[in-house]
Amino acid sequence: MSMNNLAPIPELYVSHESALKLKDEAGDLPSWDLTPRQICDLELLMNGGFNPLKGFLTEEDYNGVVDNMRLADGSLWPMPINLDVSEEFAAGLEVGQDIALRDQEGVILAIMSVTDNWKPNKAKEAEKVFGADDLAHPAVNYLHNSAGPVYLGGPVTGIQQPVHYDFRGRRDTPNELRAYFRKLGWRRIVAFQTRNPLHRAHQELTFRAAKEAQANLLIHPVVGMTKPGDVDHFTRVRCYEAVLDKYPAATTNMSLLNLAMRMAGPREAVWHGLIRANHGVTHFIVGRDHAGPGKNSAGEDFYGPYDAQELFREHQEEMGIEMVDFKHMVWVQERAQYEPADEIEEGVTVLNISGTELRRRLAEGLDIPEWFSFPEVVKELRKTRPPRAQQGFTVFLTGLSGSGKSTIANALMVKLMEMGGRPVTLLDGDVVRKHLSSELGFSKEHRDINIKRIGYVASEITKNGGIAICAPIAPYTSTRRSVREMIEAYGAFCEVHVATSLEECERRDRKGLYKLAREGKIKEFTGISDPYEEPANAELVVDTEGVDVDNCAHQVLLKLEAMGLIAGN
Ligand code: PPS
Repeated sequence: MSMNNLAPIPELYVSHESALKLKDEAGDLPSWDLTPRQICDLELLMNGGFNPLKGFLTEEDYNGVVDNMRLADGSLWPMPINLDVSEEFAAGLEVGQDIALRDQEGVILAIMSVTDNWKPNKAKEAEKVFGADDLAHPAVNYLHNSAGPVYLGGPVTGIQQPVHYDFRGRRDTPNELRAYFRKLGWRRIVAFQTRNPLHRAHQELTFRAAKEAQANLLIHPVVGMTKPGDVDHFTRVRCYEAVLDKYPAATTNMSLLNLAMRMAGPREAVWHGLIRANHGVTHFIVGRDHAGPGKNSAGEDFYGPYDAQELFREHQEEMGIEMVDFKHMVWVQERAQYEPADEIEEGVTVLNISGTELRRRLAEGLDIPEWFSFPEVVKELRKTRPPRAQQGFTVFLTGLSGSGKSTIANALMVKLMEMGGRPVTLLDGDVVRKHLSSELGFSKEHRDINIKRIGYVASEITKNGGIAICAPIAPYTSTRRSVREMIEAYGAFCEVHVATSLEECERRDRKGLYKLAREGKIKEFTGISDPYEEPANAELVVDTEGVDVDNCAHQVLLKLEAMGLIAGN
């Protein structure tokens, strides 16, 4: 089991000539524009990374995978890989219908024969695959709030690989890696999966794992989709390249994997193992809380710290890949070296910097010692994450109509402009509806589109180092959350609940709209005939009753200061 068989594995691509012909014919087919996650899944389906899958799961395969991690033919497969689509798209399809799968520019990547079309039980999928139907889990949130309501299943015929313009020389299909290992005579290979920058402890543990397994080392980072809020892959790859030099020459290589992670802990570990086995790897490092999604809504871990190792161990024989358990490495000050935490005697000084502490030090521009990370890595991280006081950010005021959002937003804008340093843009509810969303009404669907547009613009402003102040009603929790995710990829998000009560807003009725809403002359009016879901985790709640606007705006400024977003010169 520990030596690899490097024969090529099956891919789903057709020959170049057939691809040209198919592409031509596919122009007339109904076509589906793939989401970023579906593009990742399709790439690994087509290049054999998801072998033995031959397409998106059929209903029978899906049920088997959800219930007991097995396809209908009994093969082990822990993760549902579905083409989730809208009801409108699915309604137009008949069984056996071919559809064209296109990337976001409209390029046809594959043809799929739709054999199955069903509405999944998403709550059950969440429970079985991710362990809980809890929206704090990023994949459960995706399942309920981003994935389409209908799944399509059926075989895929590959026409061309998704195009990547970044790090092209570092991306390898399973068969390219197999050929590379064959050429170099690498017969035992241990892979390290990661979605984080590598620091010294990781370098030590991967090097030890390779020595222990007497294997070559493949650093195999995920560059498809990882956990929202992670360091972007451009920065990470520059960091990995710096770390590669720290290994003995010719023992180690790196390849980038365009996987869309689900953060499914134990099931994810087995999935990762199967994917690596397809890439010709013989050993796989599984650590504490592998692919863990963070805390659940009750503040507890979703999975036990070693659940992933257990499930992997149970299946490794069948998977054809052996687990190397992760050694938790810590710095021993007296001996100035990393050692496995479980081998250290009492009485020595052990140092460690947690992920949270590292983020804090980056955010505040504080020292990051050399025993913790390589200077080249820290330099790259600092370029991407300048201290918070120099980053862009978004203030998102949410509350009922007439709660005072716009007034506070205007006061805040002026105060920030007085301070200077960063450009400020105000995206007020009414103004946005005039310039960005003039065709939209107030149904849930339209409100969501409106808020996502605001979120998109704010995320671009944040990315480019500016300050965006948004002041829409934004009545739905899940939409506010997706805006938060969009923005936190680039900078801080400060959600402010302007918590003026409905009675007070109605009493003020500054625009006379509540009166009209009560009389039924305005439909779907927030608070009267339409819902407002109060934020549970806003960074700040301001109560405008009995407090003047200037003071409310000051409360926001103080919050921004506490978050490290504004600082003295
Ligand atoms: S949402 O839900 O976030 O998309 O709403 P938003 O874009 O902030 O727009 C709210 C402003 O539109 C006016 N208006 C209504 N609000 C709520 N419900 C209904 N049906 C409605 N119809 C018109 C209202 O003036 C809101 O402005 P603000 O500044 O919030 O008072």
